[in-house]
Amino acid sequence: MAVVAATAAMFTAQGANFCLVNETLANPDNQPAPVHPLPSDRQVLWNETEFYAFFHYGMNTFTGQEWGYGNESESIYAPTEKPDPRQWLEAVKAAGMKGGIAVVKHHDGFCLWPTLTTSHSIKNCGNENGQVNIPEEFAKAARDLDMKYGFYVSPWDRNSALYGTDRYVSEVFLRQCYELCEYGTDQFEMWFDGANGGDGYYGGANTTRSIDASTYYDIPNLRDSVHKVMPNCVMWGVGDEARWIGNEAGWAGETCWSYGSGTSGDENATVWKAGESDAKATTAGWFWHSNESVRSLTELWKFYMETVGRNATLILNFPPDKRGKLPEADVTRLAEFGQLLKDRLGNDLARNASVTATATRANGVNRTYDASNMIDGDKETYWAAPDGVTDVTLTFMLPEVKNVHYVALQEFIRLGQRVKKFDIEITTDGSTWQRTANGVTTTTIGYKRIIPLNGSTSNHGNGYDIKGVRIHISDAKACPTLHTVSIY
Ligand code: FUL
Repeated sequence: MAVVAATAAMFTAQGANFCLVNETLANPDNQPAPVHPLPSDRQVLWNETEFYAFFHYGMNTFTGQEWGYGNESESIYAPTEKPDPRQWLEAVKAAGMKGGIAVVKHHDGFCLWPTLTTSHSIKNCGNENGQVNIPEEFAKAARDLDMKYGFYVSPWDRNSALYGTDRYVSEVFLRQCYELCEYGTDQFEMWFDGANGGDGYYGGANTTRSIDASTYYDIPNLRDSVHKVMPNCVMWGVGDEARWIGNEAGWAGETCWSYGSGTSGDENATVWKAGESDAKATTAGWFWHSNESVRSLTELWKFYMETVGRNATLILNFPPDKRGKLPEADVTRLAEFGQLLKDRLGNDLARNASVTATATRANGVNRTYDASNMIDGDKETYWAAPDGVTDVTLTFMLPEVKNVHYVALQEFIRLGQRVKKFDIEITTDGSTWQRTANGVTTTTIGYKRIIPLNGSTSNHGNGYDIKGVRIHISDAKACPTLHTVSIY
């Protein structure tokens, strides 16, 4: 989308103020000036994935380890049935997930496809079930099920004799990434984890090899090459297009900027890098372990509310077992969780509300900024305030009293993340208003924010019987924009 601006766009970098002035491009649609940094198209598409699965499966599934040393014999990889990536994806789709990332090579270096880069792959496991080409089947199943997909390929390779040399990067790692492109150029994310270098087998050398992850993997080259064939593939982690949220415990900060680092980001950072939270749905590890159990619905709901509900995406791990299938208990929990999400966030009462704003931007030739744009179900239309207005109240009145638990807000992030402070009020009689969501820090919104009106991310509670909701935005980097407000 081309965004043109008639006014000045301000941003701050390293303590200095830059001002892009004398913008003379025509702006017939009267669009607000963007607030930098901005996401790329592929980053917006990635954000829209919201909730997706991680599948840690491979050599460790059969050894019970979390980090294989790299000396495991290929024959240890012996699935007791035919691994079934379609079953994995069907199960997570039932939970409302929009996609998944399969680990196809972990730090032990064992590849779940018949790669030409190493003999340490399924090709040599000597087991018929083990011949299933996991990335190929995973990509096929995702396309059949209309889901997004991508792969985790570990940069660190404790098996490769070449690890630590330049030859590893060009002859092994980059080639493996390119090989994976052959299973589909519609991947939405490539996952490069942060564990890099250390001790390992390394072709029998049994040494410790350290590398500088910021330069060793030639990431700029990899990113450019991958984007030429896969323009919509976000390179996570060391790829620098989306960030680790800073913990593996399923939560983001209540204040969460889509730039900067860690749980809250940094309001003054200059590169768009929205947060992704990786969390385990089971109790033991990333890989399957015989003693594990699957987390409760309350725990999964809390993860969801504290990640998707706080401007991060949630990649939730479900490990396939030695059959190459997700355990029945996990499949059942996923279906239950899908039902819970539908029950709690499935019926948007705002769609039938009447909505007003204390300030609305003047229409352009082909675009309006009416408050009703927030409840039309179209993410490309949005409400916006006039230039210079950063204090504004939006009122949503329901046709009749309804029991309400949550309010969800979404900024039109293609023009940047702008809101810095807001509050939510409810009315039971239609005229007196009371502040709600006690204890919740209502600073940033971003791609999506879900506010529990009772202030709790774990206790659904009884809800509130109300006639209306009021959102008071009291501070923003520039005139705010919202494309959707939902009331549940
Ligand atoms: C980390 C890895 O070291 C873990 O084994 C796991 O894959 C996790 C998701 O990323 O960096």
